Amino acid sequence: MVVFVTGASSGFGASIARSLAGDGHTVIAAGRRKEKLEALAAEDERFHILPVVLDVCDRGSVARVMAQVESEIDVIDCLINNAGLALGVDPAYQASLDEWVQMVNTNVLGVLYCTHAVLPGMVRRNFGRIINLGSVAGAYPYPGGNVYGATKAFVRQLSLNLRADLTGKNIHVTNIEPGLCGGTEFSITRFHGDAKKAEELYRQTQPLQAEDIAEVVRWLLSLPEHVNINDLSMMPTCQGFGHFNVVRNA
Ligand code: NDP
Ligand code: 8X3
Repeated sequence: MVVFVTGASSGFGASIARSLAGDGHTVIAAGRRKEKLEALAAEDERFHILPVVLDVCDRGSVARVMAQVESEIDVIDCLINNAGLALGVDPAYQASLDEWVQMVNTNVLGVLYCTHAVLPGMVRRNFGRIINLGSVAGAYPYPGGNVYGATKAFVRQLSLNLRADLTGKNIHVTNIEPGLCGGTEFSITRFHGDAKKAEELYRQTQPLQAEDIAEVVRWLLSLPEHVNINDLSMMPTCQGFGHFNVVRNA
C-alpha cells in the first residue's frame, strides 16, 4: 500500500512510518521538519520512506502535495491523520486564543484538508484506509483539556460521520484514542518546551509508547475488508478515570 502519514517527524508518526515501511509499504512521511523526515527515511536502506515537507494547516500546500504524490508516485491507499498538538493546560478563562487557534488549525482543519484531498480518489477506486489520531481527551473532559479535548472530539465525530457516508464502500475509517503516552514530543510541546515538567508527568508510570500505537495501526491494516473498527480507545494500565468532582462551600 501507499501510506501517507502526517506528523511523521516525531513520536507516533515516526514509529508508524518505521513499522509500516518495515512491512513493505511505501510510506510518504510528511511534516514540517525536513531534516527529521530525511533522517527517518535514511534509518534503514530497506525502507521505502519518502519525506515530504508539509504544513497541514496550509490548505493549498496540502492539496498540491497530495496531487503531486498521486501523479508522481502512486495513489494514496491509506491516510494516517496523525499530525496534531496540545498547547497549554491553562483553564479556558486563562488560555491563549492564539494557541486555541493553532490547535484548531492543526487538529481540525489539518485533518479536513488531508481527508478532503484523498477521499474522492478512494471512493472512485472503492479502496481506502483512513486512520485518525484522536485522544481519550476527545471522549472525557479534564481540567485544562478544554480546546485540545474539543478538537479530538471533532476528530472522533468526523471519523464516525465519514463512515456514515461510506457505508457499503470498502473504505475503513478508524479513530484511535490513546491515553497517557510517553517518549514523544507531545508533552514538551504542550508545556512550551519545559522538558522537566513533561518528564514529571510520566514519573513512576509506564505510559503507552509510540510503538504501541504503531502496532495497533499494523493490526488495523491487517483486518479483512468487511471489518471496520470505528473507535479504538487505549490506555496504559497505570491510568484510570476521574470521578465527577464537586466543589463545596467552605
Ligand atoms: P509529537 O509532538 O511527538 O508529534 C507530533 C507530530 O505532528 C510531529 O511530527 C510534528 O511535526 C507534527 N505536526 C505538528 N503540527 C504540524 C503541522 N502544522 N503540519 C504538519 N505536521 C505537524 O506527538 P505524538 O506523536 O505524541 O502525537 C501524535 C498525535 O497523537 C497527535 O495528534 C496527538 O494529539 C495524538 N495523541 C498523543 C498522545 C500522547 O500522549 N502523546 C495521546 C493521545 C493522542 P513537525 O513539527 O515536524 O511538523
Ligand atoms: C493526549 C492524552 O490525556 O494528555 O491526547 O490529553 S491527554
